[in-house]
Amino acid sequence: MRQIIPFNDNWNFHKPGEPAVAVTLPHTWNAIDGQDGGNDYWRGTATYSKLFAKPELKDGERCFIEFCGAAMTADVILNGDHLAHHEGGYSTFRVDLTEALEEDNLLVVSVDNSANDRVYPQMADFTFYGGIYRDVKLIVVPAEHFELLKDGTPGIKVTPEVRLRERDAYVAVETWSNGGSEVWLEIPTEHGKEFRKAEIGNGHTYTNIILKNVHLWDGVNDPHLYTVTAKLVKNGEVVDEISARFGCREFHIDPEKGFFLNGRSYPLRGVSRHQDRIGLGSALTLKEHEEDMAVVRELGANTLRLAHYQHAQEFYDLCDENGIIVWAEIPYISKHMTNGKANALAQMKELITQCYNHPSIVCWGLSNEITASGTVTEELLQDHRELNELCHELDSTRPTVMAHAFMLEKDSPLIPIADIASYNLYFGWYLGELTQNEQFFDEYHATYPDRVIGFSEYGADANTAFHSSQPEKGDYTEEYQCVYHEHILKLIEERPYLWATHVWNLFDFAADGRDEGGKKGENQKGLVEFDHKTKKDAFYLYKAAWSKEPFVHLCGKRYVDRVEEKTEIKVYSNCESVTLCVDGRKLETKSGRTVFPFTVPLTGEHKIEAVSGECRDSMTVRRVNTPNSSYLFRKQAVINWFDAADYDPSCYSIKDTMGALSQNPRTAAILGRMMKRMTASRGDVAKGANNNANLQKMMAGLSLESLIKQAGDSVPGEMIRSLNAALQQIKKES
Ligand code: GCB
Repeated sequence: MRQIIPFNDNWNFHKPGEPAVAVTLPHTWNAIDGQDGGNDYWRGTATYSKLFAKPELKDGERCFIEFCGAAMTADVILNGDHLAHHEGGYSTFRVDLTEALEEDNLLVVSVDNSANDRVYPQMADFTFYGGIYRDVKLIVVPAEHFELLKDGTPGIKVTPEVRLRERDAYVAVETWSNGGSEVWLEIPTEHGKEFRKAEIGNGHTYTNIILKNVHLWDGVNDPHLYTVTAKLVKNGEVVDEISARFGCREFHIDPEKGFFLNGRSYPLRGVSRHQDRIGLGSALTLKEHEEDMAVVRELGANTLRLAHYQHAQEFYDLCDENGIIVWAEIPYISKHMTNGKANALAQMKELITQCYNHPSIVCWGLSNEITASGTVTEELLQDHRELNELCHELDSTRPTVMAHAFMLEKDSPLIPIADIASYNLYFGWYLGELTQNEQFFDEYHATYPDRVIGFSEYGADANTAFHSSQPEKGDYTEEYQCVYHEHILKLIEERPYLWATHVWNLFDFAADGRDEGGKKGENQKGLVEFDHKTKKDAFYLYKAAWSKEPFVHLCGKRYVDRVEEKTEIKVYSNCESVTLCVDGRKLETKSGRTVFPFTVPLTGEHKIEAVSGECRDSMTVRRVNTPNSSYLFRKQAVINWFDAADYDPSCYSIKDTMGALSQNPRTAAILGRMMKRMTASRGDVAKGANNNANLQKMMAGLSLESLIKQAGDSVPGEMIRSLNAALQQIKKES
């Protein structure tokens, strides 16, 4: 029988130029420098080594090592023998160590996350942590055993096909092995158990098992899981055993009505997740995964986009157990690489092979914003076609999907390659107005009523230190994030055709290239801070819309000092009515849904309480004479550029549109320098997007002034002043 031996302890880690240190896996070498900004985290080759005694191997048993994630490429060397090279930082791979084992062994794993032109990702808005950041195990198996090597397979593939009307499921079970004569399959059910014997032909078995009165995997309502056990039998004796959990569910997607689960409408509304945490980087354990899932459950989301790469098996397991519908994807992202095709295909093969049995997963993501820094070339289209075909070859039960950048034209030949599509739109944050989001989707849907469309990303950065009673784009306040999400929530609720929607992001995450909104190295679009604990107000907006657990939440608890005579106090709640009390006296009761705004007169310090039935929440606000400057992200006073008497309208200024400024070579040069500066604080992807012709077309109508306003603090006041002065030197041609 197989034996699984944890192998995380007693490793030595050696980074060039530094003394070796003892580490326990999981481990990343970028836990600190990958999160502190500067886009300067160390990317290179480091080694992990470990001395170990040969495990006892009886009668031809073999010893494999399993790496659940080594980023980004790994070379495995045992006692001087180079045994394996693996490219791709997010999938499982195994190596047969047997032939190279001695009594005492030195295992060296050389891991590399340095830049190259063939392994994805190379350009993206997150830190590419290096290291052996997931578990390592030894697997000792008998000479004849279920397959372990091919694309990191679990050795068993389960394909349930549900017939809703008959309330049964045809469950096709396949296994792969290097020997044995038959495979015994067993599925315990609520009514007993199903048992089958399958003949092995060419190392493969295929068995169909009908589950009558099938207990469906029914999303968050009832995520019922079955387990199939497969025993490899030789001469009547069981030699190896594996098992797989699976769920029986039917789903389809309608371009007009959205997602259906088990025959009924089941709008997918949720968030995205990255795999990292402050101070830990990507080196997470089951504890952190479970904590993350608890936050998802509290929020009431029923779907997760697990971006932008394969996540840990433990996390897909948690999604299965909690009924969370998953969008899974590979890191073919931001920048197409001519030499990257083989790796994209390999990562997709591993993703599907390793994750196939998870009922939570409903689609395979081919790429994300792949046109962000370039154009749609024939080569890019071809790579997508091949990826799409590969997905269908490996899995005929799930559609393929892409997440498109907002500047990708709706008639692009890239879009119809995948079965379904989604867009990442940031109107109302990076660019443009909030209402452009609904305009975009309505136009798309009207033009292509037969195509499935979804909202794969949207969000606005917020730092919980910043507050304002007049929140606006680019101010990084918790309040603007609420304004933004209130708008989008309404948009989504009014558009059932959106097959899935995912907030970007559930948690703040590391993007070492960023320096904005008062923090370095973080993307702050999370509904929860990077500690994965501190929930921003916007978290409770979605909780009010999605969760059934009654609650009231007072917004603005961190916004204590306020200058206005009357202030708005907002309550997010899923209760039908909310009463607001000020200093112990009832102010008002309001009925409604999700958002309950109240106006409260301020005289001094007040205790505010929101009450609905058993639910209550309280906070303190205080009237002050001068604004609390620690709440202000933009420390400089906003300058009204055109009060200046010397403003000359016959010359260029920041009031002119981007289109007009790019027409004149002299103003275009000034604009170019400013754009460089502006995008530098938002990391590599923003820099790449600068050259995108379509983006420039979309920005042509925007005034430079409004762009600067949206850019937060990346263009300081002094620079704006001198920029305007320089533009004023250039006469417009009449
Ligand atoms: C996107 C990317 C995501 C970024 C996000 C952002 O479209 O897909 O990786 O983090 O935008 O915050 O800009």
